[in-house]
Amino acid sequence: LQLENRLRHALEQDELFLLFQPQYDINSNALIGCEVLLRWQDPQEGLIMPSRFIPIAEDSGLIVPLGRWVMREACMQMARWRQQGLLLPKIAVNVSALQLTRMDFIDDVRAALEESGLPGNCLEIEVTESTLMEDADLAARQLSILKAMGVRLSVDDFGTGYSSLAYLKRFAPDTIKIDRSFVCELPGDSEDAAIVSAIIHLARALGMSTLAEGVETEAQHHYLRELGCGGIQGYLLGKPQSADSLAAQLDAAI
Ligand code: G
Ligand code: G
Ligand code: MN
Ligand code: NA
Repeated sequence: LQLENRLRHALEQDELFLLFQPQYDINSNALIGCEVLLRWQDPQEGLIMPSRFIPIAEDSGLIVPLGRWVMREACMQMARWRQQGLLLPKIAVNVSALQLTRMDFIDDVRAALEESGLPGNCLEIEVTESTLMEDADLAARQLSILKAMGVRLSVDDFGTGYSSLAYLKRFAPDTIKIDRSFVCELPGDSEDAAIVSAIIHLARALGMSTLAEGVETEAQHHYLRELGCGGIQGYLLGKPQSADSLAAQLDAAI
């Protein structure tokens, strides 16, 4: 409860901020987007990571106003980059089950897009398998409205959840994010290699793109490229960083 109260306070006092982790095309190394990652700068404790406060935000319902803030800030940042002539194709925002299954989530997204003047296809929402399974009918309805707005969908942490393949067909995400746990032992681990290869083939057959998370080494990059993975994200090519830092990268790429 104490952390919950402090988190509520943090949201009011502007102690939350966003980092942006770049995502690259695996073949051309072009920037294809970035994932928005929330941070909490607590005046006493210092930097607090989402693994500590997101679960509390979800249990308390605070994730709703907090997620609304993230969505709005992320879209505003994307709009600022575009005004500076820095063209990043999309920004990916993590969305929890409680957010996705609330009727006002659609209004929040629409408001964030309108306020920032962004077209829907600049925004991607990242949801985990378990989020899609929580209330699959409601999630499907919400996602079809978002899809009509042009908003894209990626499935986060793919392969780690309690999931079936039927939901991939049903939700038809634009992108499957291959979880870091399958990437970190590549290329040496033959079981992980088989899993990653299977995911890439499945995605391709279903017309979806793939993005590997947690790529830390050249060997992983090279191997994933050989397997036909579409995109990569990870410390090798870019850590979660400030908006200005990412802007400098974008600027250099023009
Ligand atoms: O870098 P990292 O420790 O930031 O992120 C850990 C996890 O926290 C992410 O995988 C993601 O699932 C979650 N997370 C980060 N930012 C957000 C956010 O804005 N909203 C939600 N719902 N989850 C987030
Ligand atoms: O939403 P998701 O759980 O996928 O968030 C990505 C998480 O992975 C964040 O916590 C981010 O900081 C972290 N991350 C991003 N790139 C790397 C990487 O190359 N290695 C490791 N170990 N973690 C990473
Ligand atoms: Mn994510
Ligand atoms: Na992940």
